[in-house]
Amino acid sequence: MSKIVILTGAGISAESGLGTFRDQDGLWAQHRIEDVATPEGFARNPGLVQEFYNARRAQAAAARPNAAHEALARLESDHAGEVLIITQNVDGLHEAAGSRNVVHMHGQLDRALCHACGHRWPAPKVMQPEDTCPECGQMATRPDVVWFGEIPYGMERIDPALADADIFAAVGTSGNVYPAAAYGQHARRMGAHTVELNLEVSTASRDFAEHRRGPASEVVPLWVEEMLMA
Ligand code: BV8
Repeated sequence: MSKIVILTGAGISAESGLGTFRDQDGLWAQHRIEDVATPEGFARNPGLVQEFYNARRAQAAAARPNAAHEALARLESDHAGEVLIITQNVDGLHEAAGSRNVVHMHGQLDRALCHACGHRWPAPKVMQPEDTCPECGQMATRPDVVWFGEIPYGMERIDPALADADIFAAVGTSGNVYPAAAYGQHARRMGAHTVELNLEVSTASRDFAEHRRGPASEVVPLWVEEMLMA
């Protein structure tokens, strides 16, 4: 029974109305990464960063999974072997579609973290710098997301999964952010069949043996049907 590992990025949620990062009107065109997605930016202006994530938390809460998220949930429930999703996305659309075996390597918008005591809890709709931690009472709350320069979550699950994968697929990611950007090359070297399902050629395309070009809501369901018939 083949083990399937799927890395997803912002492109899988684009058709659910959530902005990507590097497309022409993407998030990084509206905000400087250094200001809103680094610990230094948060230390400099926590209000700006909390506002950035409050806006994305509201958008993500209003968004619905699309056919690509639903197809991956079907794959997990109907495929005889293990299916693991490693997502760079901080929205909850994989879980909303029914996926259970998901690693959020860059954290989640709907969780909050206390950077004084390490406590985690469900994030309120709106987070502000003056909020206090429900555990230690200190004014040290932040979104539970992984910023640039911070260690991604779930590495202890990701590394073995890449080593054991029979099939490694990447959906909707531009291949610009490490360590995720190197996963295709790594999985291929470990013997997996690699397939990239993306709207356009990405920085990591050359690492993949097979490519499916098109919007995720079209190419992912077709690929899942093939996987389930194989
Ligand atoms: C780490 C936070 C060490 C939450 C994010 C030099 C200097 C300093 C640092 C570095 C450096 N070189 C490398 C680094 C490390 C750095 C890095 O990679 N920097 C880059 C910019 C060079 N990485 C880190 O700091 C990471 N930590 O390395 O720690 C370590 C390493 C290994 C082991 C232990 C320790 C931490 C990175 C995490 C940063 N946080 N997000 C948030 O705000 O969301 S990254 C951010 O980018 C999101 O998580 C996002 O998911 C991610 C990647 O972007 P994509 O998902 O790929 O989205 P993008 O818009 O780029 O692309 C969308 C794609 O979809 C496109 O290809 C498009 O064509 C396609 N598409 C669009 N529409 C559709 C579609 N496809 C299909 N259908 C559609 N409809």
